[in-house]
Amino acid sequence: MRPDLFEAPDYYNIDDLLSEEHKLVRDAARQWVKRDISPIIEDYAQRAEFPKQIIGGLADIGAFGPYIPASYGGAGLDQISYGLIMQEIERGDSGVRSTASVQSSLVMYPIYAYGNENQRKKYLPKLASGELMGCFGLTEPNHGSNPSGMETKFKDMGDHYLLNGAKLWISNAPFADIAIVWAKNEVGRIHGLIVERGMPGFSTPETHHKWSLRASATGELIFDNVKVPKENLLEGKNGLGAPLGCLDSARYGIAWGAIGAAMDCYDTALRYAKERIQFGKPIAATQLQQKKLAEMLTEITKAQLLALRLGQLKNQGKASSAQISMAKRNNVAMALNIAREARQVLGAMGITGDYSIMRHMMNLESVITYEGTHDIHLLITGADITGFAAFE
Ligand code: TGC
Ligand code: FAD
Repeated sequence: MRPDLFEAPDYYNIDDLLSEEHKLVRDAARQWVKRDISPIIEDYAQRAEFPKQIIGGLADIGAFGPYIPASYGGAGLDQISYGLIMQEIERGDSGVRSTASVQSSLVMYPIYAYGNENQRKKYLPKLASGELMGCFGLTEPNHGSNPSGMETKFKDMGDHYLLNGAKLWISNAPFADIAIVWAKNEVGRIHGLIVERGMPGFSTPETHHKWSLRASATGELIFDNVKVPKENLLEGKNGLGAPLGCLDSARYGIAWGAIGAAMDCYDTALRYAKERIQFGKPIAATQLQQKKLAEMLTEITKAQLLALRLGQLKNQGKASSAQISMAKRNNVAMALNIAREARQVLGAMGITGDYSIMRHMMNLESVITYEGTHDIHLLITGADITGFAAFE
């Protein structure tokens, strides 16, 4: 991998709309990615291994629970700072951003929002520091886009719950210390349970042979008569709206994160196009490559404005789930298209691990699928504007 020369595009002076705190938080994350992620990430992705040594650094830049109050160990930041941190991390690698998204929005958030005070005190500070790592089990082998059909279930046994079932495609599962698991009770109501590594009957086999998110560990969660203490139930909210509420927060972070991957691809392609000489002149001097670069920057700028406005709405508590879906869908598709175009600008060099573009492109194939597929987010927008849900 070549030295990281990244310079962030800001064509519409969006920095002027950020506070000093936003810029400080963003710049700290940017420097950390340059120093601790860029030099190592290609090797870890090639080996399909999660770089565990970065956990402390992620905690230090506030990536674990950016918007969770400081009294529980979080960074106590606003939603725009959260978005900017995700943008910078995903500029390095979507898989690293995945680790942070899951820990923050899918593990810390449900404990904070739906847990009781004992659960908050027991888990949140350790999750914020990275002493404990978590994962989120919603998807099942037979239920991906339609989690309401989940088969994982738990039974009240008097002094404990008995959990049975399986989850698939779970980020961080192979090394997570705890799992937030969504399961149905005897009457079919969905609840969240905190399952801890070491509980007999709970195993987390790793999923191998991925071409995407190779530096992120993915696995299954298998529950074979797992006895879960009653105190591990998240009592504050139940029903499908509980896990979907966590997804709102993670999808929001992804809407920002995808901009980071797109910026990295654009910046790499621009630098390469200026340096690469063909037919006696830089390829950047040709109209066709300028069209690609100009369109990339236009799309990045639109995505930046969309994310920033969504962040303002989120800070005011006014961002709807459908607005978040629109931003996740648009910005991830934008990033994937830019990765594909940028790859072409580099010609054959674009397929090598010397440059980050192909890794971003492959990663984004997962990002456009998880947290609700591109199709599902379109249907969410469709349902919101017409009043007719077309899922079934
Ligand atoms: P529906 O009838 O529409 O809704 C059921 C209840 O949920 C409420 N609700 C929401 N609440 C909060 N946030 C949202 N985004 C919500 N969307 C819906 C809704 O109001 C209702 O509440 P109530 O009180 O009336 O019961 O449910 P549906 O079964 O028709 O499904 C709707 C659909 C398809 C949109 C939903 O199932 C969906 O979003 N599917 C996609 C599944 C998904 O995104 N899975 C992600 C798994 S986690 C993951 O991918 C992590 S990747 C991590 C990483 O590495 O970054
Ligand atoms: P399916 O639901 O089977 O969809 C297949 C295709 O059909 C898609 O193109 C979809 O858009 C389309 N489709 C589905 N329904 C409709 C419809 N009604 N109308 C039109 N088209 C439709 N899940 C977790 O719970 N936790 C995690 O941490 C997690 N991490 C992940 C990490 C990775 C690397 C990946 C790839 C996935 C992860 N997931 C996780 C799972 C992810 O959320 C699901 O893959 C996703 O929700 C889609 O489910 P599915 O793969 O079963 O696809």
